[in-house]
Amino acid sequence: MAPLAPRTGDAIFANVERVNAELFTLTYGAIVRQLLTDLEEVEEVNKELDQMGYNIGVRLIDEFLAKSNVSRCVDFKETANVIAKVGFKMFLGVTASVTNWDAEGTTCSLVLEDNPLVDFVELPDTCQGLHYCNILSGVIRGALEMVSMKTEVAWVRDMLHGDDAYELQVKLVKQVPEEYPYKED
Ligand code: MYR
Repeated sequence: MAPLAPRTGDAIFANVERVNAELFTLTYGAIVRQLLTDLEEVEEVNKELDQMGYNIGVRLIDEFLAKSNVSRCVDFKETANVIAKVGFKMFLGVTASVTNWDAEGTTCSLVLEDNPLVDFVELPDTCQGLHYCNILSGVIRGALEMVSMKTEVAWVRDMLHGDDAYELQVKLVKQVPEEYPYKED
């Protein structure tokens, strides 16, 4: 019998990360499935996922600011880039592109090149109106509210419904001037 090849630390960590990511994806799928059973209406499930995400977002912002060393963004364009390149990377392991800016610089789209939430997912016909990844819109809304930005976040493209990408539209509705809770250097 061939001896077992020793595995390097990197290979072991990569494996652990992959298993964690799969567990996370499957757990999220189980939550959505349970909500569909309990709430029956897809609109109600969309709302619940968004609310769950919001509750996560209002807490996650502390961890994000502490770990990322990101300081106050100069404008909403910078904020959108920070979410797409730093926030998504930190919590989902992927990045997004920022596109479709409006003339005022207050509405843009985050286009996900890869979406780990949907691995293994196929929606039945009964779930046509389901925004399966609605937890993400809630997370962004909640996190931004904690740094004084009131936003509306909505899915405009969804590959689970046959679109060619996952696209979230983020609209800055109001920026509340307020003292920043973290000291900048
Ligand atoms: C500022 O105060 O101007 C900085 C604002 C940075 C906000 C970043 C919010 C990160 C949200 C992470 C979303 C992750 C989604 C999976």
